[in-house]
Amino acid sequence: MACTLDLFGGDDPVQHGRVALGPQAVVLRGYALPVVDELLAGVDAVTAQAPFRHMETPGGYTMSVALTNCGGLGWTTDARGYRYSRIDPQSGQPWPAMPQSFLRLAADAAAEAGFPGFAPDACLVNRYEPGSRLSLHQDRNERDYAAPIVSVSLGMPAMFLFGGDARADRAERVPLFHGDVVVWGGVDRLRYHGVMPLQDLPHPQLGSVRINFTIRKAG
Ligand code: MD6
Ligand code: FE
Repeated sequence: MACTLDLFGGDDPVQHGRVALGPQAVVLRGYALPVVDELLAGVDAVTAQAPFRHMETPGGYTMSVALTNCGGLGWTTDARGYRYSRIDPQSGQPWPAMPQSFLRLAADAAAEAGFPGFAPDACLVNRYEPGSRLSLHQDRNERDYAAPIVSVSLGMPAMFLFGGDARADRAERVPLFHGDVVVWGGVDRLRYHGVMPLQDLPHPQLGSVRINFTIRKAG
């Protein structure tokens, strides 16, 4: 996969600007870079209270991506299905509060992408290691599809797959880098998407880890 390796090539200057993925879906390159340290402090605060864990899918598989949540509602999966819950099933306690830095970035990015007034109540935090992947899925456990989803990528790069409204539709490959923010909603809200298995391309600050968090209005 020479093209992947080229895209991920070592010391390219940091990219800025917008990449349209659809009429209402956009990558804001490097948008989170000015606040990365605050975001990482937020991730540490969340995971101190609600550690990353590998959840089971309804199909009986263990996810290769480890996850946790913050905000009033958290996304979980187990043998009984996917759902949002106010309680962390591992601790029996509410999920940690959403860090202010997450809320501010999400509202700013959403407005920048044409979704003013974004008021999220949920944030799913994913941790990828080399080989971790996320199979094609739709985000459809939220109650109301009017609000967009804001997705922040930190650490190692990943090849994101952005497909259509049907699972079989051809998926575009979009590399996501440290500091990139993806916003999508509206007509693109239910597009299939996923992440290819991560290559081990250690990030200077985070090492062999990719953190992605997606900020949503779930309830
Ligand atoms: C990831 N992201 O980038 C996985 N879902 O690691 C998602 O599944 C996702 O980035 C909805 C909206 C944006 C996303
Ligand atoms: Fe998703």
